[in-house]
Amino acid sequence: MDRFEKRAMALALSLVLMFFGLVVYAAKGLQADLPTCLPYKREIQRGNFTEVGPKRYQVDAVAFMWSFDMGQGNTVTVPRGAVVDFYVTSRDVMHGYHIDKTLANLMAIPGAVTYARVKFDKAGEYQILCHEYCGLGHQNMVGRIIVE
Ligand SMILES: [Cu+2]
Repeated sequence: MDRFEKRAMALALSLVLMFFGLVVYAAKGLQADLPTCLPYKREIQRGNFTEVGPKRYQVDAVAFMWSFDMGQGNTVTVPRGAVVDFYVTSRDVMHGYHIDKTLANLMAIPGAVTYARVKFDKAGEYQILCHEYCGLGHQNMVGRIIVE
C-alpha cells in the first residue's frame, strides 16, 4: 500500500471514530434523547391521553389522513413543567410527528410505534406538524399541545 493511501485510510478511519464518539457524547453527555422505533413492543389501537404521575403524562397518538388522534381530538393541554411521553403510530400511511419548538421529530409508521419524551418548560402553544407528504390533505394535518 502506498504511503498516501495509508494516510487517507487513517484519516477516514479517524473521522469515522470521531463522528461515532460525537454521537455517543450527544446521546449520553448532552442527554439528546434520540427518537427510537419500538416495533411491536406496544400496540396502539386508538389515541389516548393519560396522567401517569405529578406533572407526568403519556400521549398515545394515532396519525391518519388527515389528523392526529390523541384521545381528546388533536389537542392536549398540560401544565408548565410537564414531562410527556409520546408514543406515535399510524393507521394508514407514513406520517410525520414534529412538535414545533422542541427536538421531538418522530415518524408515524403503520405497524410500528415511535417514542420521544419532551419536557415543556415554557407556557404557550406548540404545533404538531405532519412532515411527511401523505396525500391531498397533508397541509391540514396539524395538532396542538397547549402548555398552561
Ligand atoms: Cu400526514
